[in-house]
Amino acid sequence: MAGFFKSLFNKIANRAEIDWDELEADLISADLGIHTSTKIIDELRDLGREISADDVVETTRKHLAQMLPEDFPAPTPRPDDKPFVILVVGVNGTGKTTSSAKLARWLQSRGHSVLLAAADTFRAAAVEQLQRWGDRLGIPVVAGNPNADPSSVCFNAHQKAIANGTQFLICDTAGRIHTRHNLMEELGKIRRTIAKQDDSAPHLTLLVVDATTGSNALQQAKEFHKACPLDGLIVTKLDGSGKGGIAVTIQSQLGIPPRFIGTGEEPEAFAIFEKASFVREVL
Ligand SMILES: Nc1nc2c(ncn2[C@@H]2O[C@H](COP(=O)(O)OP(=O)(O)OP(=O)(O)O)[C@@H](O)[C@H]2O)c(=O)[nH]1
Ligand SMILES: [Mg+2]
Repeated sequence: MAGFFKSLFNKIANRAEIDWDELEADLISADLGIHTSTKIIDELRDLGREISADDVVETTRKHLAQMLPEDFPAPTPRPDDKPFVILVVGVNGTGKTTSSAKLARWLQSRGHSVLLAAADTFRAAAVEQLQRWGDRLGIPVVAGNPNADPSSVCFNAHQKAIANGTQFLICDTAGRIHTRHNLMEELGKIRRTIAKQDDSAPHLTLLVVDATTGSNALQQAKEFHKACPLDGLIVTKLDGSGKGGIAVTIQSQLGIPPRFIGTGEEPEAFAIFEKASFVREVL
């Protein structure tokens, strides 16, 4: 039983009676949102009998499973041999650079060729950070000069990926606060620049959300989705105090599905999102 369900179970198992208010508060504090929490509670009450800890866990699990999307297939190289371009965006410190490197490694381990673009030209250390990952994983990295236009770095990397027949290009971008209009506008420019050499690109735009930030991640997803349509999430920091409930909330409110998960700092602490194991092990 995963952390969230275990603590729910333990809390209720030794009680003579369910404290409904406390249960609702527990569900909400797992970042499931009021709407979902109320639905779960209503269904439990509707059982019309004495509720056991097992009932609570099973009903909650069932609801979460219903709300999460079916598994997406893993991204595959494009049939026209042009690079499949993945744009990685998010607020500061959520794990974009680490996740870009992990995703590159994950694709490489499936036999695909990958190029990384260090499009965070805002911080000098960011380029070095991605380059270190590239060296460690044996994956080439394209970087621009400090303070170069991030769009131009993506353009150059895309050009190189096309010329070399590289199957996947992953563009790591600078952290940006979702409330800063000009920073969000820049994402639109990056997207348009990536589309110049292939109007179907980017093929996957992923928002990296830190599961430990809770409901603020919902607001981030809303704002990023407006500035730059998102295809999915990378939910990071699910080890530690990260709660996976936020992925359920973002999916149910905005229709943006979790696509990958990060569960640690090491490159292998990363996986494609799978509903069954997420509900069983992660939540
Ligand atoms: N525990 C844990 N730490 C993670 C995970 N993903 C990333 N981190 C850590 O989070 C910190 C920030 O990661 P970065 O990849 O640099 O984040 P970023 O979004 O690129 O940051 P900026 O470029 O500054 O916006 C690093 O210390 C990472 O090791 C994860 O899944 N679990
Ligand atoms: Mg970064």
